[in-house]
Amino acid sequence: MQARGLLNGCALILLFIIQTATGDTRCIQKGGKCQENSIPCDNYQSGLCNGGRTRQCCISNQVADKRCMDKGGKCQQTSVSCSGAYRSGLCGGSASRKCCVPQSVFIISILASSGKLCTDANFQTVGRVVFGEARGETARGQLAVAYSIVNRINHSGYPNTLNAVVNQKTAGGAYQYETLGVAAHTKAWNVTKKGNTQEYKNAIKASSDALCGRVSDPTTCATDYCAYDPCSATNSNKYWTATNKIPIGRHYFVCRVKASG
Ligand SMILES: *[C@@H]1O[C@H](CO)[C@@H](O)[C@H](O)[C@H]1NC(C)=O
Ligand SMILES: CC(=O)N[C@H]1CO[C@H](CO)[C@@H](O)[C@@H]1O
Repeated sequence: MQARGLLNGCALILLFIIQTATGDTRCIQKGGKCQENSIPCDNYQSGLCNGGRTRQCCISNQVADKRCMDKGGKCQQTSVSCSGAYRSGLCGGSASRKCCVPQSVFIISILASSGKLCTDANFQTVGRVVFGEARGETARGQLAVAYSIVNRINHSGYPNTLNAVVNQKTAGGAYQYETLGVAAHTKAWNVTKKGNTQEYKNAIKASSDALCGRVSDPTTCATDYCAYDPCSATNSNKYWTATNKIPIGRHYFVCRVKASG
């Protein structure tokens, strides 16, 4: 009798320990720590810890923000401009603290999920422009030009297919990418392609690296570039604010966010 009672007591204690451990596991799995909520902490979450109602799961912003960082983004107050898009539910802190995911990361995630842009036909389309506009540039300079084309597809200021972006014309009827309107350039492209020259290979490499998201975007989000600065292509205007200006080789690249007001 006595021995049995003792055993029952042990089992109860054991059960209690197991329950506490399983209760706290949900918090620990989220990278948090169960503690009394009177202790200062970036974010408390309830329902993840055993014990009284005041024993809650403390998750630091650093840990909470990891979901955003894993998506290539950065947590910040939404009052700060974001050259991409804000996504909720990925950051710790107040509701106005959100994950800014750069445009180019969106593109890469689209590519990873659909692979739609990563085709030989598209390597040719973008390669032709890269060759015409930047064949004298370094690999990084050519990659930046290729990305500035790819980034336009996911930008609200430009058409949303690759062919429409490349073939877009200005109000005056000229190609956005000047080189496409120059017969001598088209001929040079034909010749370099036929000869499978190093210049051809470089242009195709830069284009496929961007279209397949194989190498990250050196501009982060650029949609526009110019060979000099200041230049209307890279200046802010009443519709768009130019951000993240970066010189790469002989070009200045900018990202564009909607002008406020
Ligand atoms: C270049 O090649 C394309 C396709 O092969 C052809 O249609 C076009 O006429 C050529 N253009 C020039 C200028 O050689
Ligand atoms: C302007 C635009 O097309 N934005 C899209 C970029 O890609 C993300 C991810 O697919 C979309 O959610 C945006 O709407």
